[in-house]
Amino acid sequence: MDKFPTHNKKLADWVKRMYRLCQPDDIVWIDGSEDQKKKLQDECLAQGELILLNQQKLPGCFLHRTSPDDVARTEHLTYICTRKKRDAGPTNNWMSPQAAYRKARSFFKGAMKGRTMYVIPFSMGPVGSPFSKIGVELTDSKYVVLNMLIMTRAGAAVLDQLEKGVDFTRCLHSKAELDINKRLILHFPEDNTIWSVGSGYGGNVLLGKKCLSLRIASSMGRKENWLAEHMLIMGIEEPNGHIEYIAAAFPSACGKTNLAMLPPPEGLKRKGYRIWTVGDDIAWMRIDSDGSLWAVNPETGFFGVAPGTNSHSNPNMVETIKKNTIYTNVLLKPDGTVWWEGADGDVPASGIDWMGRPWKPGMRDAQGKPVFGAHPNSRFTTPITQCPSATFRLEQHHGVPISAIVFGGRRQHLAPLVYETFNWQHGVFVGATMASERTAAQVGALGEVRRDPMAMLPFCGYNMADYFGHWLDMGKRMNKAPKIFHVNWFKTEASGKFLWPGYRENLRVLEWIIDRCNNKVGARQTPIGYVPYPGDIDMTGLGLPERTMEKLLEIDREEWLEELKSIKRFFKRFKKDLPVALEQEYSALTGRLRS
Ligand code: GTP
Ligand code: SPV
Ligand code: MN
Repeated sequence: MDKFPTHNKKLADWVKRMYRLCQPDDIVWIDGSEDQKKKLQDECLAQGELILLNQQKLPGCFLHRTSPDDVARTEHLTYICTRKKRDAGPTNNWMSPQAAYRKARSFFKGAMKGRTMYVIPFSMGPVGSPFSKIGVELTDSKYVVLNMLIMTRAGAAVLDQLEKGVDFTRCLHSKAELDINKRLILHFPEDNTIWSVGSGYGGNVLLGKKCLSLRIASSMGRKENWLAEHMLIMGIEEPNGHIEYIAAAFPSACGKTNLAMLPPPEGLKRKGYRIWTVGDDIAWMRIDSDGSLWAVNPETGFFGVAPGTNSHSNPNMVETIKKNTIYTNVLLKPDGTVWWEGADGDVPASGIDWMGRPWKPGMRDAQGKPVFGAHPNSRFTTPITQCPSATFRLEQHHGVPISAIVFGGRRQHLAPLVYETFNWQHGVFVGATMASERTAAQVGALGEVRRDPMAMLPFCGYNMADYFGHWLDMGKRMNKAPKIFHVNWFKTEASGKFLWPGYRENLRVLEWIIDRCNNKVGARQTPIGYVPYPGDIDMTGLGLPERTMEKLLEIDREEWLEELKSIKRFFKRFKKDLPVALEQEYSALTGRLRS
């Protein structure tokens, strides 16, 4: 068997060099066949990398446990490596390419001894589409291979593309010793290269996802005039059969997956609404020849948050993950099925927790804190085609036309349920000043409010000041730019209870957004933007007190003036690089709030 079966010289040379560096015992090229996948699954079961779940109840499903300090993206170990520090900007960790390669090389050296190196040719976006990007990931993790086979189009068809000599992103990954002190996630946008070492967790190691499709792609998008965004894409079919598509950016674990496949609440279903899921995490958006913005989801699967997923909050996901799904860090039940906090049914009387220890409900640790059965950032990897609401346009190269862009965060105070920005430039300002409370999706202090522009703070592969400039520029290039909105599902009462029921009820807000796009409904002009008249959001069947809706739509000037101070501090970090247009928007907002 040929160890390097390709005529693409660049590819063969690179794989050879990395093979020599990592010194695996063996090399296997992933062809995407069922036989090869089955063989890998069997090896994982034999070696304990996967646990077979109850095949009657969960056919094709497996459980995987990561090491306890490897359960979320490690942003402090994630770097953008550009020759000039300025090009990474003040919000990214930076290392010079030379220093980064040198440091990581010492971790990669011989790291695959005793293991097999897998070569995964993958395409982000439909294979062969002019809008897609090809990557090749080298990894010593079978778990990574099996996940990449769900999340991307991987295998022989992509290798055929590579035979034509097309360029590709060089993605190198090794679990090495899974040592957090020898963990690095490095991006080299100038070399179209990603090196990740010392982790086995999703966003750190499925290199097609955040690393290629956001960090590297955002940098490509800037040069090629398109946008790579941390956004869901969904279609809302109106009663007349017309489908409007929206793209929405919420920070990690703030509701993209849930919104992307929400089932309409009874009242709106009766009206004839229906939802189509295009993507739940990443959108690549281009201006088409018609002058409007079109979006594709480059992925083929969901890597979704498990806790909170149940048939009430997300019935479409519950249906999707019944088969061919890899569960990571959830609780194993005695009957070989799985559970997590907020899952359907009763809390199991016993189980094995995400760290592999016996678990019972009500357990507390030495500090008296509850012990979770599933890690708060436990996830499942599952094919999008199994989702009952999956769009029929998944393979269409041009994707779908976007009518509205929605930004949102997790804010207990301040941001109203929904508002519309005055125009593209104001919308970019609202995106650039987004903030959200920290979730379990990244290592760090939970609940702390941090600014997360366009939900891209951890994912922008270049200087965010230039990124804002690129957004402003994209608006000028379009002759029919989408309207930009902001939503907040997470406003709370003093007691800490959510004011808004959220989940499927969010469609009521989307209905208003779509109606605004089609000039079908008026709005109240406020200093921060257009806010709905309370009566214009369909509340049929909700039983929410009128006062609650008023609270949800309230604008507190004092609070906003306070917020401006935090925005100012954030903008200051960009020094002279911050686009003037954003300073103008800042002044204009200040003026409106004071008048
Ligand atoms: P990533 O995959 O990390 O990018 O996250 P995501 O944005 O796709 O988040 P996801 O939809 O998985 O939601 C994360 C958490 O938010 C889950 O615990 C949900 O239960 C919760 N959530 C989602 N939608 C809502 C909502 O409308 N209201 C409230 N209160 N919680 C929500
Ligand atoms: C996120 O954290 O935004 C995710 C999960 O979607 S990960 O792929 O780990 O980044
Ligand atoms: Mn995400």
